[in-house]
Amino acid sequence: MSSLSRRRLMVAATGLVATAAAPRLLFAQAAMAAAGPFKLEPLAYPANALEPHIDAKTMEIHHDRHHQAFITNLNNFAKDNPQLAEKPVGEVLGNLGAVPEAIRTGVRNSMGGHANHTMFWQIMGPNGGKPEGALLAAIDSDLGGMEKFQTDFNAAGGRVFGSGWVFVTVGKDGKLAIETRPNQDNPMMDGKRALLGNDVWEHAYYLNYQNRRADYLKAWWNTVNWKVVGERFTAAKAGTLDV
Ligand code: MN3
Repeated sequence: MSSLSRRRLMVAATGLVATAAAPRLLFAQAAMAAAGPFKLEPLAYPANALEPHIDAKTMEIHHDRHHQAFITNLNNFAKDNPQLAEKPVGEVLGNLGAVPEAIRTGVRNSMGGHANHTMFWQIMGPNGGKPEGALLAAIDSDLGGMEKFQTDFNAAGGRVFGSGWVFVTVGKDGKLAIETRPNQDNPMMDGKRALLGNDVWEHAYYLNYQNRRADYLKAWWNTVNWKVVGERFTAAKAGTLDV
């Protein structure tokens, strides 16, 4: 067979495949455009489950409106930049330099916000228990024990000027540290992982606590689900923790 006729055959075959696949592809793309690749997961517990420490109204507004706004923004970015949804969130945030400059700040804010809040809902819950095992040992060795850890964490959260987060990070060496970030920045942006974190934006507490951020920081410990935090610690050390 001449190379010309072989090329004609290949073109014909490709054309056939494309024609057969087209209707299904178009349908999938239309469904994708309506919803977008990023989704808001429902809370794993009722909105009033963290009362009296965090009230149901705050949870509803925070989850259904604030977190949803980050998802909506991300889906808008993904319309022209579908590559944003093709990698794990942690990978995109860990390499923001690869995101087109025109949308980089927007992606940093909305994907950072999506990651932070996804973590936040996960690490809270009713009947959260206490830290155990390897997690408790790391809190003792890296953070000076539970009491010092909580005092230092609350103090760091109190020092965040304006909007931001206070985290316990897991470094590449597996060590824990208390760190804060402004806005919706996340430790994944510099190669670490958030073990847990508290949102100190005013929307997280203002309905119930107004200007009393210190009271919110103190009460928040009653909402932490230590079983989930322990699982996140194991995953972070194994390199399998995404957000
Ligand atoms: Mn928030």
